[in-house]
Formats: sequence, structure tokens, C-alpha cells
Amino acid sequence: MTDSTTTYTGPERVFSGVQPTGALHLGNYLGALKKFALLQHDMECIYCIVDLHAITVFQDPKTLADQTRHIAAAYLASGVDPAKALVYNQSAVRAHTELAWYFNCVARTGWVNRMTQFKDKVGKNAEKASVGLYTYPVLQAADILAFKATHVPVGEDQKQHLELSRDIAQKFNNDFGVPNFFPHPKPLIDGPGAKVMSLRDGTKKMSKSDPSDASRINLTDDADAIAKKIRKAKTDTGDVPATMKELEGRPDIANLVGIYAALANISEKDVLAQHAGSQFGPFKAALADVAVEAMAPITDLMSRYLADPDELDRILSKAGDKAAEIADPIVADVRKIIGFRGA
Ligand code: AQP
Repeated sequence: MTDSTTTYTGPERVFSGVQPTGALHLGNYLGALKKFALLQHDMECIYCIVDLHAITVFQDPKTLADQTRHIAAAYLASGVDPAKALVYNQSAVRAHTELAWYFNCVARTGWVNRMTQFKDKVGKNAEKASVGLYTYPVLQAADILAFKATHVPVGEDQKQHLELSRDIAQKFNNDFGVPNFFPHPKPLIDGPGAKVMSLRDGTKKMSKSDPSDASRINLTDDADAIAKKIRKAKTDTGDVPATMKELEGRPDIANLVGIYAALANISEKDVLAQHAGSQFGPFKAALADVAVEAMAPITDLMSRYLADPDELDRILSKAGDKAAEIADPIVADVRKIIGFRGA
């Protein structure tokens, strides 16, 4: 169903989001936030804190607003400039929920049933999961397409959801005879940070919900904690190989090399060239230095932004109003296209 060709001629626009569901980690930073900051120089960017997605799993009403500010602070500390990009929280813009309902009527249950992230998250407990968690990728399509966004910077885990967004856009355009109304959004997934794996198991993605804190580097970890977690990261009995080919079948090592490359802004090949034959002790010490150097300024800036919640709220509210100005006319057009009375 997915078709990468479209004759959509609207403006290029970037949209992405992060859930306010806990402390952000290095995977979120390399897979998403770092790219957010880079893209704002070249394109119109809209970055959302997806609190509607967060409530697909129960969130404590007493902490949700603070968690949202926490993500906003992480965006800003990672270099997103509110004068260049919109940073707002999803629930403040009604277009998301409205379009999500229309898309629930466009998406097919067979498509949603194929989403592996839902299956991974719920395991054997699918019947106890919320309906919202099941239709999460449909809301994600609405988030993107409410802005007719053309590009979506995400980690590799989101690739399948992006394919669903394209299928929904295409089916809407076909069903209603509006061939170029919605663009087919493209994922921007590249570089060694696209899939950061757990420090305790190189076959599992680094994740906020992993019960082991040692499995991830949090954006709030200080230099000592970062160095300790890297020192304890799982490796094997060999040493650092010389070629990419020799990394195959060594997921823990490949992960550390990928993290090094992404943080130092060099290629994985260059990391191997610099450290081939090294034992893991010295390699991890070098990686810890690179990680602390890259992460310390972010951690520091984050605490400064968090110290002024009123300013964060001003930024979020102002951007929310601007986001609604873009999305509301698009959703009003959708109402007309569907044919509602009074639309
Ligand atoms: N390990 C990762 N490597 C690269 N990118 C990643 N992302 C998440 N984990 C990695 C990217 O971060 C962005 C925000 O994702 P989210 O807020 O939707 O959270 P998530 O993907 O659900 O993150 P977690 O840590 O995996 O949370 P839990 O444990 O709750 O499921 C997205 O662009 C994502 O690709």
C-alpha cells in the first residue's frame, strides 16, 4: 500500500514528538532530539510533547504537567530554539484528537494489528491494554498530518508507524478523491544514533521503561553516573575489532561503537580505526570521556530551564497557539472533504 511517490506540492515541514513519560535517555537524544536541533536551520519545524500519547498508559495527574515541562527543557537544552521551531504540548491543540478520530475511520484494523511496537509493549497482556495504546499509531498519523508535515525525524523503532501514516494519508486521498491533499511523510532515520541499544543487552533497544537503570544513560545522569554505566556496559571476551564486518554478531560491541560515533560526530569506521585492537577497559574510558563531554552541557542547561517553569509555560503556550493556527484550517478542510453538514 505504501507509495513513496506523491505529487504533493505544499511546503516542506518537519514534525516530531516525544512522550512525557519519564526521564529521557541517550536513545531519545541521538534518535530524535539531536536531529531536531539540526533540522531547524533548514526547514520549518514543529516539535511536540505528546502528552496525549503518554496517557495511553495511566499517568499521575499530579506529575503530568511537570513531566511535560521536563521534555520541553530537554528539547531546548538539546539546542531547539523556540524562536526558530514550535515547541508545544499536544493536548493544547485540539486538531490532534479530532483528526485522530477521522483517521480511525480510514485506517484498517489489519494495518494496526501488524504494529510490532504494540505487540512488544503489551506482550501477553493485550486484552488489558488501553484501546488508546492500540490506536496510538493512528494518533501519530494525525499528529503529523494535521500539519501536512513532509519529514519526520525519529529513531528506527518508529519506522513502521511512519509507514502506517503514509498508508493513511494515501487512503484518505484516494477515498475522498483528493489526490494531493495529504503528503506522504518521510521518516528521517539515519546515522549511528538511529537505534541505540541497552547497555545491558545489545539486542534490546535502550528504553525508558527498562526496569534496569544501568541499561540506559539518562539525560539527567551526572558525569560519574555516565562513566560508571559505560564501565559496566556488557561486552564480550574479545577486543575492539578493526572492521565493520567483524562487528557482525557482536551486538553489545556494535552498540558501544555506534554510540561513540554518534556522540563524537564521526563514522563507526573511524571509531574502529582509532581503537582497533584496544581492550574494552581503555575503550570504555575513552567512550565515557566522549559521552560526558557531549552530555554534560545538556544536563546543565536542562536544570537551568527547569528552574524557570513560568518561562517554559510561556514558550509552550505561545507555540501551541501558533501550532493551532496551522493545524485548524487543515482539519477544517478535512471536515469539508468528508462532507459534514455545516463544515
Ligand atoms: N533506543 C533508541 N534509539 C534511538 N531512538 C530512540 N527513540 C526512543 N528510543 C530510542 C526515539 O525517541 C523518540 C521519542 O520516543 P517516545 O517518546 O515515543 O518514546 P519511546 O520510543 O516509547 O521511548 P522509549 O524509551 O522506548 O519509551 P518506552 O520504554 O516507554 O517505550 C522517538 O523518535 C523514538 O524513535
